Amino acid sequence: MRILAKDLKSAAEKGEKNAVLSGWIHRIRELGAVSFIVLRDRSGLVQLVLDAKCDLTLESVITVRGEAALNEKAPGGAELRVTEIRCLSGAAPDLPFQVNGDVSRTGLEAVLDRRPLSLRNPAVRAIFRVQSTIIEAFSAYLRENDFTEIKTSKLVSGGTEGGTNLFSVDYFDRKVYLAQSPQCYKQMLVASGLERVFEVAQAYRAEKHDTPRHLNEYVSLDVEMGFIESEKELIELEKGILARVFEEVARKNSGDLELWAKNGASVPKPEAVFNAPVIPYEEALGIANEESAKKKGARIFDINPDAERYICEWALRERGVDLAFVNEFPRRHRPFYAYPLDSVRTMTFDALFRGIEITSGGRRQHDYNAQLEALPRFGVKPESMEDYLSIFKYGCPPHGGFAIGLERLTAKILGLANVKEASLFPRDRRRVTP
Ligand code: AMO
Repeated sequence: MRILAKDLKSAAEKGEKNAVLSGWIHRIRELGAVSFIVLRDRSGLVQLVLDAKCDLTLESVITVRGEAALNEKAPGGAELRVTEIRCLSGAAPDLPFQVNGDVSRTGLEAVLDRRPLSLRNPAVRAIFRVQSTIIEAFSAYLRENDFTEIKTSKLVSGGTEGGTNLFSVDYFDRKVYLAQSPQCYKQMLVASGLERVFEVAQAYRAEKHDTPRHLNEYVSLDVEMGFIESEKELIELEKGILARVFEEVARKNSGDLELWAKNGASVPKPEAVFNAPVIPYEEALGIANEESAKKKGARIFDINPDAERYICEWALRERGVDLAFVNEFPRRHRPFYAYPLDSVRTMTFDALFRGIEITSGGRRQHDYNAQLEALPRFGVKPESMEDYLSIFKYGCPPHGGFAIGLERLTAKILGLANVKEASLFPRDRRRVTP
């Protein structure tokens, strides 16, 4: 029966003489008449010793049988002394990408151009194993707290997040759009009586700029809950989610974090997350300006990328965690659905982690008349939002929610310079393949 690379040592300790391993040829080294082959499977790398020349190419898929033997010098402390080798699928010799190399030395565009092959690189694959843990921990935490997972349509009739950054799609004889977020749907489902919902799904933004923090398609980890009084309850919920995510990544992905250690990959301790400061917008601007002044930087008028970086640096120094929540954003900075705290401020927040906004959220306006009055001020025609407005017209609990950007969170855990690295098949202005 097939065993995995990670289990070869224990097979060797048990004296297994007939172990079977399958995977890809990661590396070949010939030493006289002996070939040392590094085999890669989903669990890692393992050394095969073959008493012959290896005439197979790198990346060929093989299955081997042999004796498991302890060897301190081999990766993982064991090797397989091969008695039988079978090629399941040979790889062409002209590999366009050095799969077993250090990807950070290859340019990002080349890595993305060769996505099917670059994903074979253990460090690149590690990114998506971490991401899988994030999704799993996020979902598990919410399920345990009585949230229902939803899947909503990504074909919509209008925008929710303001601006004109919508992708239009031909839909029979009319135009529809790709959803910028599941905002209206998650609110509808809270009002439907589900009360607590979450969704993990793609969101689309037709933003023209090309920055290390923007994708045109990203995965949004969305949460919405009923019967809240302010954004503070949501911040507490997000702290619980992040603490669980970091705990699970530390537990399940220590090997993956190690592959990105040179980039400073790490997760904060769960207890540190609960210590993250919650700073009202005006105060946060003050902190950003003080930090900027210390570094002789420019004056800051807004929570822009520089401010996000400064506030996280401050939080790390003052609270021991590079995570901070900024709340009470002015109305002018938030979408139509934000709930007012007073005539200027809203019950909204952002979470900043390691210098970047990873979350936006807040309490929502749930009063029908107030919503009717607010929409035109944001350039939205109430007639175009009839279904959405009907949820307020017919009784809706006070509620709120937030969304975490999956790629940004992943990139910040691993120390990746660009969110595109944390997207399996990133979409940007130029790229729609592979
Ligand atoms: P917002 O538009 O701030 O809020 O998005 C929430 C989070 O999603 C991520 N994100 C992105 N990631 C990569 N590329 C992009 N172009 C991009 N745009 C957003 C960020 C951001 O913090 N409906 C609200 C959320 C809510 O209030 O529930 C919304 O979508 O991490």
